[in-house]
Amino acid sequence: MEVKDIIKDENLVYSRPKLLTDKITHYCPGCSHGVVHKLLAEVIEEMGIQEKTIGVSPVGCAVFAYNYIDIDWHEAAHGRAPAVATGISRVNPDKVVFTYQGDGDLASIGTAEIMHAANRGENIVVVFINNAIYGMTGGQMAPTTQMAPTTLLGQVTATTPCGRDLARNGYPLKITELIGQLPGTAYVTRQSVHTPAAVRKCRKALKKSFENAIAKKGTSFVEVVSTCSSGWRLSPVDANKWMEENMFPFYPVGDIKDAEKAGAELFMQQNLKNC
Ligand SMILES: Cc1ncc(C[n+]2csc(CCOP(=O)(O)OP(=O)(O)O)c2C)c(N)n1
Ligand SMILES: [Mg+2]
Repeated sequence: MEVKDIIKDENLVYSRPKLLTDKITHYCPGCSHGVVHKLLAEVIEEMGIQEKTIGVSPVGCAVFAYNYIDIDWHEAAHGRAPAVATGISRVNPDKVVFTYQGDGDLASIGTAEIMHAANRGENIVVVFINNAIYGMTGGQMAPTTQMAPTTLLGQVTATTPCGRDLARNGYPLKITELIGQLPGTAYVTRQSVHTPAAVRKCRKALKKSFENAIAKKGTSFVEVVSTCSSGWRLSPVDANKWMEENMFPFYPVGDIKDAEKAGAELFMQQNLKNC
C-alpha cells in the first residue's frame, strides 16, 4: 500500500487546527502550554468564533501566545490581564474575551485583578496555567514581595533549595477554590492535560467556558494543573508523574462550581442598564 492510498479524507483521524500558526513554539519539551494552546485553537475554530475572539496574553512563558494562535490578542502587564480584558469586553460586548495567565501572573502578582474581575462577574473566560512556579524566569518560588503562592509545601525550587517552608513562606493558596466562592463566576473548574482523557475533559471545559461567554453568563475560570519540566528539573515523563503524585492531592482535578447546574441565579453584569 502506498502513502497516497492511506492519506484520504475517510482515513483522517486528526487534523491540526488551522488557527495554530506554523511558528515553532519556544516551549520546552513536556510543557503543558503547547497542549492548552492547541485546545484553544481547536475550540475557537470549532465554534467558528475566530473573528470575534480576543485573547489577553500574560507575562510569563506564554507571553508569546499571540505568535501561535491566529486570533486578535492584546498584551497586558504582569498580572493585569483581567483588568485589560474587562475594558475590552465592556467596550466590545459582542466579542469573546479570554485571558491566558500563569500562576505567578494570576495568583501572585495579579491577585487583586482576578478576584475583583471575577467578583464583578465580568463576561470573560480565564485560562489559568498552574505549574506551581515562575517558569519563565527560571523556576523560582520567587522573592518575598512576589511570593509564588502556588508552590507546594516542601517543593524544591530555584529559590527554595531545601523545599518551601511553612514557617518562612506560609501556605500555598488554592485561588481557584476562592474564585469558586464568588457570585460573579458562572463556571469554575480545575483540569489537566497529562493524558488523552484529561486533554478531552479540558477541551470540554474550555468549550463550555466560551459558550458561557457567548451567552454572557459572567466569568468562567479554567485552571489547568500543569508541568514545567525545565523549572522542576525533571524529564517530561517524570514531571507528569511528579504532578500526579504531588500536585493532584493538593489541587484536585474536577469542577468546583457550575452555577447553572446548581440552579444558582447567574450574576449578569451585562444586563445592567445605563441610568
Ligand atoms: C511587575 C513584574 N515583576 C516581575 C517580572 C518578571 N517576571 C517575568 S515572567 C515572571 C514569572 C511568570 O510566572 P508564571 O506567571 O507562573 O508563568 P510561567 O512562566 O510559569 O508560565 C516574572 C516574575 C515582570 N516581568 N514584571
Ligand atoms: Mg508558573
